[in-house]
Amino acid sequence: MTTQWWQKAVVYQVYPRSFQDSNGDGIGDLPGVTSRLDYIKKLGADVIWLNPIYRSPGVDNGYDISDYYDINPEFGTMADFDKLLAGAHKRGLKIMMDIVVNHSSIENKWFKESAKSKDNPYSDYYIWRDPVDGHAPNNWGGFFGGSVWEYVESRQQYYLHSFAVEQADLNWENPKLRQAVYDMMNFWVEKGVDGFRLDVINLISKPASFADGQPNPGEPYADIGPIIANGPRLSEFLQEMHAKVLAGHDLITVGESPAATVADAQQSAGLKTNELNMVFEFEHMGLDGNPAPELGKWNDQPVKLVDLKQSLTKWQTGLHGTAWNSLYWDNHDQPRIVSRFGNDHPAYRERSAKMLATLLHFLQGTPYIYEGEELAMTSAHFTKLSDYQDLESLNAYHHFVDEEQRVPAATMLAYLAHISRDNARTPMQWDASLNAGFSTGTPWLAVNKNYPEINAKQTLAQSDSVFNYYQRLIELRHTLPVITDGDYQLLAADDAEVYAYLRQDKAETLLVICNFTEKSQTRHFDQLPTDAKLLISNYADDAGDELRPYEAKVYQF
Ligand code: ISL
Ligand code: CA
Repeated sequence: MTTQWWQKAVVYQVYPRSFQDSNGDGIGDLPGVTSRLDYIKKLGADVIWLNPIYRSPGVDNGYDISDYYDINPEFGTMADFDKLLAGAHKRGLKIMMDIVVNHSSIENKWFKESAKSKDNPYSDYYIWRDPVDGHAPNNWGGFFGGSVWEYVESRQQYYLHSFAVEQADLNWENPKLRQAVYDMMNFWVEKGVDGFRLDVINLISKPASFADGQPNPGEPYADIGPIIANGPRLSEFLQEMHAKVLAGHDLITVGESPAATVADAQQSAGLKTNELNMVFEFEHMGLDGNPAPELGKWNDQPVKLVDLKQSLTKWQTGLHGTAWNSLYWDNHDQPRIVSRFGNDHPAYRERSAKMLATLLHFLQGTPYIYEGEELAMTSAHFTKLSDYQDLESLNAYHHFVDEEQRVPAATMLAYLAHISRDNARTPMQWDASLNAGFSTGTPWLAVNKNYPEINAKQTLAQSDSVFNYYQRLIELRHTLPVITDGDYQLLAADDAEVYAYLRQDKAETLLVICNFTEKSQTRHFDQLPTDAKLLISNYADDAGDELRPYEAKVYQF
């Protein structure tokens, strides 16, 4: 396969709620995004992924869509969207929509009709089951806690919701529902959007059996994630979507795929399978040392470098030549990477952020940059429960601390500070003025207190900034074919402090070396010829075998 444009592209993720407020209501909006297009262009990104902007009651910040054909009034109007799209296209930027079709809001017309009776045109749009012995049909528990089943009097049945009660799962077994989804996607394609990020797309095909699962120790419910991920008809549905929407358009598509394995991705993101361009896999996001696995994602422990290497390497080699990787460190669901895998102490923040950027941006795949990552914005460091808005965080706190009293309050707050989704959702830090220049009103989520020191204006004035470093990484990807096409080889797999790898094609080799610690390390790489060129580094000079704190460098030969 010849190289496709999206294999050389870099995506910038905009979380509209937190990017730029234009009217002082404290909520970021579409005119706000439009006003910052030049900033994204300056960075050099090719594509903007917009988190959901459709009409929504906002139970899960837009991942509960009540009208797929309309814009959330908090964000603006369809005319504002058209202006954003035109403004992006004028600058050579593409727009990727976030499509949520595993579930919809229960405020959606589809659900309201479906809930009315067992025999109307929408009855089978959702997953309804009769009670069993007067109870929910099985013991499955959702991503945001509690049973996945909710009883509705008018049908005397339960509907399934993998996430919040207000997010009802769509029934992909129903061909009419599938066609309705494709029609909706075609509406956006005809509008001129350039691609789709498909929310939890690998959960759409539910298993044939709805038998009970095995709960974690001490838990009433069995985690639905592994039960419904990568279901029996996933590939069939994706190929149908390809035929009915994607084929014949040169779009970029990425399917969010929790619990996907390399084999799953070879299928969903295969170069020849006619499904999606790539998937977001989660393995490297679940490696933080977890002292209490029965608490799910909640922990406050750092990741071990050897585990991270093993995981990234498995995906690099596993997909090479057969499928395509997406590369990401953070997004609206993950904490800030500099605080998680790097070191956000002022002495190391910028250096370690550049080191992490180096590691990711020389891998094979399409890189995603989450808004503020290019400024090395840090996690929120919230200290009180009332600082948080995210329903996943609030539900987990109430469950483990209040209901079950299994985790002391202070411990749970430490877990939230480490891994809560709100860590990356604090408003974008534009400058040192009121509310970081994000809004003249009260921001919907508190601005990180460090905005006077960490902001775009300050960063843009600095010649060796993190922003400037990302610019250079993007430029290198656009110009050096080995970054897109070369093969990957891990060096020193057991080294717990330094991550080093080779990228190689017929013409040249790159050696990437990253010191993950705040100490100097000495490493010698026999592969390195004496006349190799230093391509990029986060230090001003080269100290040879000595690797200074968080040093990252790439040689070309
Ligand atoms: O955030 C998570 C892990 O920390 C997951 O449980 C997350 O909910 C899962 O990755 C799916 O995420 C996507 O779908 C959710 C939505 O809340 C997330 O924001 C979205 O990215 C439900 O639509
Ligand atoms: Ca606003």
